[in-house]
Amino acid sequence: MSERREIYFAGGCFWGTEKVFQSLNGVLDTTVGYANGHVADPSYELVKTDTTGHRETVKVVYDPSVISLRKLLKAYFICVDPTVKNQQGHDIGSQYQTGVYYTDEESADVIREVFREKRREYDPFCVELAPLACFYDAEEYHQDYLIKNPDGYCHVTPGMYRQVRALNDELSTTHE
Ligand code: MHO
Repeated sequence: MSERREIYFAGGCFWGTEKVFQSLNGVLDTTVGYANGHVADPSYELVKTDTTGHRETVKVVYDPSVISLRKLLKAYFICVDPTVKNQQGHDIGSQYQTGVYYTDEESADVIREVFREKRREYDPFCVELAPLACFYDAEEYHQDYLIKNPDGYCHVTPGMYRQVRALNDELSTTHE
């Protein structure tokens, strides 16, 4: 049995963000949903109104013996623009705010360290870091959306997907 850990990434439109993490070895499962808002079990139509506080988020379950949280964060930062608030690409609204949400302190420590490095690289740096307060699965038609609809718009470009896939060939080191 592989070990399972979870981490939640809001990276703008969750269609492309899910595809990004699906392409990494060691990712065991992904689910798109709505995180850290203040309305219980919201629909996509409601979240779209930009009034619920939810972020479009991907729950990533991974095997830490195959892929490190640091490498997942590396993939994440390939695919988001950390310098903008409430927007990624053409998608605008608080539901597109970027963020990383954790459910254990060990993960929080790693993310804090990476964010410290990223703050030196990006100014302003607008990515949220918070404990996961809630997560509601999105509707079935949003799950694996770009597998079902390869032409759906998303801010993640073909070049970004390529860079992420290349991470699979990187040798793992304790500091990757
Ligand atoms: N740009 C896409 C965003 C969809 S996403 C799941 C659209 O306008 O439909 O928010």
